Amino acid sequence: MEETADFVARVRAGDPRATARLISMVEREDESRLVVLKALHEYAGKAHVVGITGPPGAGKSTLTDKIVGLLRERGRRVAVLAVDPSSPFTGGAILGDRIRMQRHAVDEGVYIRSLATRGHLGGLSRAVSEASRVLDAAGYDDVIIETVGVGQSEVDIVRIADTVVLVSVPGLGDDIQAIKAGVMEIGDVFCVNKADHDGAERVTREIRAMLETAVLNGAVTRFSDLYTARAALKPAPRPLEGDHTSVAASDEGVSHHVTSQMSVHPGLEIPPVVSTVAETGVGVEELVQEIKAHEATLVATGFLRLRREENLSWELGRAAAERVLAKLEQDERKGSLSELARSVLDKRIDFYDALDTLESALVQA
Ligand SMILES: Nc1nc2c(ncn2[C@@H]2O[C@H](COP(=O)(O)OP(=O)(O)OP(=O)(O)O)[C@@H](O)[C@H]2O)c(=O)[nH]1
Ligand SMILES: [Mg+2]
Repeated sequence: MEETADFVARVRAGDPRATARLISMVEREDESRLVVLKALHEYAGKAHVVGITGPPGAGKSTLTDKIVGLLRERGRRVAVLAVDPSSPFTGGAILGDRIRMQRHAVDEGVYIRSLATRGHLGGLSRAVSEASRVLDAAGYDDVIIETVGVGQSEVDIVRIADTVVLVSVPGLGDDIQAIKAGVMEIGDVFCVNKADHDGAERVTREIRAMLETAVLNGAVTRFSDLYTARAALKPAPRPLEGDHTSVAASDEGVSHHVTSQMSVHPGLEIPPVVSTVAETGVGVEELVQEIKAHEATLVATGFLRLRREENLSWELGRAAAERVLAKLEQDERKGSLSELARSVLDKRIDFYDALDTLESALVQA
């Protein structure tokens, strides 16, 4: 017990070694982590958790590196979790992440950690949310989670982060298709990186057009609800054109920011779409401003609390389902599932009777 209290105190004090040890316990689902996580519970909830997601090679790590630099200039302590969903054996992406964020390695206000598990389905998602809470309790003001992939990624970042940045790049036909297929709903801030490549403006325009259509159709109520709540607070919400354009125009004189803001529906509120060149840092200040503006809006409208409540309900449901599954697997060792299966095959009962039987057994257990 004494040892646990000491461990907890060291994590809370931001001791990177204690933090690393705890996150390793989270990674391998070590049962003894639970007592520490429970003790840390009351200290978490202050950090702004930001998810950065997008296709492989979109520049997420390069962007994260620049974002970390800007947040440090604002005096914030920043933690980065780079998630590798592929496997613990490839390690390529993680190596890249480490190299790209190397300059922060000696900064005490920055903690960078990659995360991988070889566990069961859903294990990685759980590990990410636990690790994120650990970093939050350790006093980092911002926790940035980099996840690869849009759509079929195992880590459901929108269930973990307060603000999701969806990164796209020109030259990936499939990327836009994936966005059209519904991943668009997960972004709070959209980033078109590699704006130095051909086609960046077109991608930006396409994303904006898709967002406008979605908002007009009421397809993505999450955005519209947030903007409606904000409008109720402030009589004059920020117009779509106008100040956006002037901010962009003064920002290092990069013209693609300006043209990309043109809209066919002036005044319609859609999430921000920012173009960046992560490698040189162009546009990243504006991206950070939009990320922070999203947080400010969540806080002012009370949506932060609502969003966390929804996410926690979802996570609880998932965790409960995992326990049930584990229980069923245990029962299966005693042959209960096979016995029910035989009854269904022999037409003694039907599938749904079998399901009901299972459910009542679980409820009673
Ligand atoms: N031209 C150009 N190249 C960029 C830009 N941003 C990143 N890159 C390059 O794109 C490559 C991939 O960058 P990363 O930051 O590793 O991309 P990532 O999305 O983190 O990649 P994974 O984690 O492997 O999915 C690197 O060679 C970067 O130098 C940019 O704005 N313009
Ligand atoms: Mg990366």
